[in-house]
Amino acid sequence: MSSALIVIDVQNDFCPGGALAVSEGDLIVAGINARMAAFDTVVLTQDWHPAGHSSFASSHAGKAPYDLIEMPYGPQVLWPDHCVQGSAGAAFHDRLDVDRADLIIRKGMNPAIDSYSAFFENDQTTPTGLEGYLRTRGITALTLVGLATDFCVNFSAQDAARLGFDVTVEEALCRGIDLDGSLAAAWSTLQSIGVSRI
Ligand code: VGL
Ligand code: ZN
Repeated sequence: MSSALIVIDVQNDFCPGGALAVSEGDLIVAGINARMAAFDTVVLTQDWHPAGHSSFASSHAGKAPYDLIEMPYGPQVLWPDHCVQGSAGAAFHDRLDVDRADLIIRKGMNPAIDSYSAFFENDQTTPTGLEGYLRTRGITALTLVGLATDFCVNFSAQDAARLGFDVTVEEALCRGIDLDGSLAAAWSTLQSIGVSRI
């Protein structure tokens, strides 16, 4: 059995001082680096939006960050502009050990569809290719860490579990946004589908 560490979106915009800062987002970096050695494979994900992305509040007249809108694929939280392709905010945190990564997978490039999960865009059907990468390499067990617990880590863990991977979320190496109880809701969903929380 082969295992992978999936490091979700440890990027400047999700760390203090960034456009969509997650409280204490930077405090997990050293611990994530230290965990890498315990896994056969390390995958980093990178939120990577074109300017004017449809998940940005600034793309919708009269809308503000954290408003909820209805998209063709379902409800969508609107965010401050963040992780714009090539920007300093989209870069990985400068202490993250990117040299150790076997694969870097970018997501959120489609201007019309957000992508929280490392496996599928928010339409729940367009794949990123990560599933094929992991399966063809014989990887069955995944440990997820990173930002944000209740959004990209949560959706990635849900998809991974539904795809049949053995999934663990390591709480001390994650930090959440927590919009209207989203953090507690995420943990309860993850628990109900058999994701391990350590
Ligand atoms: C994320 C909101 C928007 C995340 C990405 O990485 O959790 N959250 N884009
Ligand atoms: Zn995003």
